[in-house]
Amino acid sequence: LNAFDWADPFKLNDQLSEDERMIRDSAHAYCQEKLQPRILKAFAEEQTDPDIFREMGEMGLLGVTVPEQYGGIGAGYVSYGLVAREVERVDSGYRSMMSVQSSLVMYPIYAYGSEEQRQKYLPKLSSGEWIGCFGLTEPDAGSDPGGMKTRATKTDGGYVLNGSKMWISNSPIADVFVVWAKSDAHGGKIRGFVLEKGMKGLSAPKIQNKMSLRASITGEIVLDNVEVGEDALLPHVEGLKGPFGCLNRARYGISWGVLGAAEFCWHAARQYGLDRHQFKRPLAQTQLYQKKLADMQTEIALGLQASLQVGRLMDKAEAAPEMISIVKRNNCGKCLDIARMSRDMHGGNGISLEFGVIRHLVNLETVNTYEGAHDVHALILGRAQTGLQAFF
Ligand code: TGC
Ligand code: FAD
Repeated sequence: LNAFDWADPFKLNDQLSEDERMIRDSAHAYCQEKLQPRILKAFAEEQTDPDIFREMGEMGLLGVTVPEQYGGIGAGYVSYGLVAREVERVDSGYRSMMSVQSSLVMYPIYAYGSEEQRQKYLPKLSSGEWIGCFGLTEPDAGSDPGGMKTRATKTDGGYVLNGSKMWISNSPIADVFVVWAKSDAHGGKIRGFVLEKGMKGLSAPKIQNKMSLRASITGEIVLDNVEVGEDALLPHVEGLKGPFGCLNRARYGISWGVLGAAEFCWHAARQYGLDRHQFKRPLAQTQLYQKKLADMQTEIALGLQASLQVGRLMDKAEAAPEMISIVKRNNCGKCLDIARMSRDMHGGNGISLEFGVIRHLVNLETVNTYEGAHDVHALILGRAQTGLQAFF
């Protein structure tokens, strides 16, 4: 009989290259040694530690797919996914900090920026010396970013930006702001701008009292007549495909990340069931408990295979956005269910931050919503198979 590893049912490990395993293992070691011990306090006190960007930068975890000449490590999308899984095994907020910096700030500057912009921003973002944020969502434009009101108006030497962005990860501590606005000089098309902390009229107040992602700071971006030069414009993209090109990468990373959070919840439930006795036997020796563990194992194993396949296609530049919608949507929804189940299997202890599972559960509520809500990805997939758009 071939051996069965309960924790790696389909031998994911054997499907990775040696480099991929090495990147995963060093991310795992950093996350377990440096991040895991900090998370309980950070979450309880709603504190974001900016040093984490510097540490991640040192470990090569920022801009994994960005070429080495700009400070990245030039690895592939499977490696990026493996890093997201390890970071989110600790906390979705830490993964959020990493993925915004990598996919939503470094990627657009790399893919749509001028050579000057690449050289100015990418090395400092990849080292974590500078922190970045991505402003697409607005108070009145969430699932429908095409409805944004933020405007860039042409001036002699550049543009003036006005508007406000809402729910922006990292913004209160950001040095670099990638902001999307409708530009009158480009026929009202959406264009990307790179702004810097300290610009007159630019502010980023913190959003208080989040019950989810409490270790990852979130804020607004307020643009009150912010004047920028022509050099702030990302020259090589226009339209919604600009922000969506970035979102494709971040959504794909999330599809791996949530599986890390779910694995934490699954392993915790298994161990809890082995340790805790009720009715004179371990909880894990009951049929209902084992069925739940089997469901967790199955969904996680299937989710990992799916994300691996999408990652392999991304590495060959053959992945379609709809494939990413499948894995983002399904993995988020399934991992949220798994976290809830694990919370239940921990009984009363499940609501204590000490056990970690309720934290993952409330975090995954956000992850299921941002980067395209669960139902919005259903509509993307519905449109792809019927040819009929049902958004409006
Ligand atoms: P639609 O007509 O579908 O498309 C407009 C233009 O965009 C292009 N496009 C894409 N390009 C590349 N990749 C994709 N995935 C693309 N999807 C669309 C499309 O080809 C078209 O181009 P063109 O040249 O023909 O103009 O646009 P729509 O307005 O009908 O869009 C509908 C919908 C629902 C698909 C879209 O708006 C959507 O996905 N909404 C969700 C919004 C969202 O994901 N927001 C995320 C904000 S950022 C964030 O949450 C960060 S949290 C990160 C963290 O902390 O970890
Ligand atoms: P809405 O769009 O108002 O949706 C509300 C509900 O209606 C959802 O259930 C949705 O599925 C449903 N719905 C919407 N349209 C339809 C439809 N046509 N048919 C059926 N149902 C529909 N944004 C950024 O730009 N940058 C960031 O860094 C960022 N970070 C975030 C961090 C956090 C902690 C959070 C919570 C959000 C963040 N976001 C960020 C914003 C996020 O992307 C949006 O919250 C998300 O896109 C949903 O938009 P909304 O909140 O306006 O909800």
